[in-house]
Amino acid sequence: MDVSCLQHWLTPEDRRTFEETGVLTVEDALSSEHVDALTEATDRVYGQARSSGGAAPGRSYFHPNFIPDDALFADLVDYPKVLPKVWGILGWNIFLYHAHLIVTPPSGQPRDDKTFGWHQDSGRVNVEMETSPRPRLSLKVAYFLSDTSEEGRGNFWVVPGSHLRDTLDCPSDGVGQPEGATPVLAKPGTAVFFDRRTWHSASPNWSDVTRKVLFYGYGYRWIRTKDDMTVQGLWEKSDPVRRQLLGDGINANGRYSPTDADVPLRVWLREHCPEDAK
Ligand SMILES: O=C(O)CCC(=O)C(=O)O
Repeated sequence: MDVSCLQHWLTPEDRRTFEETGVLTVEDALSSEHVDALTEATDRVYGQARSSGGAAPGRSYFHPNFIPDDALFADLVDYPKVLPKVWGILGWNIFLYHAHLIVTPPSGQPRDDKTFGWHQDSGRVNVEMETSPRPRLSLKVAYFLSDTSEEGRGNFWVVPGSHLRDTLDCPSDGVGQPEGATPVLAKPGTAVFFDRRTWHSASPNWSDVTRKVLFYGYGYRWIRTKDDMTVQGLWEKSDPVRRQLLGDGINANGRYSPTDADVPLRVWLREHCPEDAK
């Protein structure tokens, strides 16, 4: 990992924004050439799913464990413009616990006002952890490849500032969105960080622009993966920090009480950014 990534560290303002709203937007995280290349890879994956019947026309295509599908997807795991902000929020005992690629084609349906599928991430974690507010534990970074800078394009929606709330009041008749609900208006190349507790939702794509987004979920190494990841095959060709992020480690105990060999990211930080190695 190149030290030049440190210019993308989490600024005090970034931290304040994330702590207060549960969301942090980084525009132009990807160049337009990078977006084009990632879009080509995404289109190939989606095209194969369409051919094999794994993706239905007009329906959102949710594809977890997509990291091994293309080297470009693996390269985003430790992406220099993003990873410093991830460790700035979560610290260094982290890995990629979950990743999914979503393609949302035009639904072909007329616009309606049905309540979206609002949720916090991580399912039973929200029931079985006994503290309030719930603990952060993880965050996701969403890389937008298509243009969702207008509403109605299958936008990602959030309720900013809702991450410390254990419940969200949704309309009981299933019509309309909860108070404070906001579409994320992201241009291609934007990276949106969100705390897993931020109440959020996908939305229907009423436009004629197919939505394409890559989601990278980072959490503590003692969390289990949320999809059946087959990233172990990438370990050998990855540098030590990426290997850590792809789930490598010395043994199970090292997830809880890591040695240097378990967490090359801490070793790297000690040398290049000692403040963040604590
Ligand atoms: O597709 C979206 O916009 C929402 C994705 C989502 O709900 C999630 O990653 O948990």
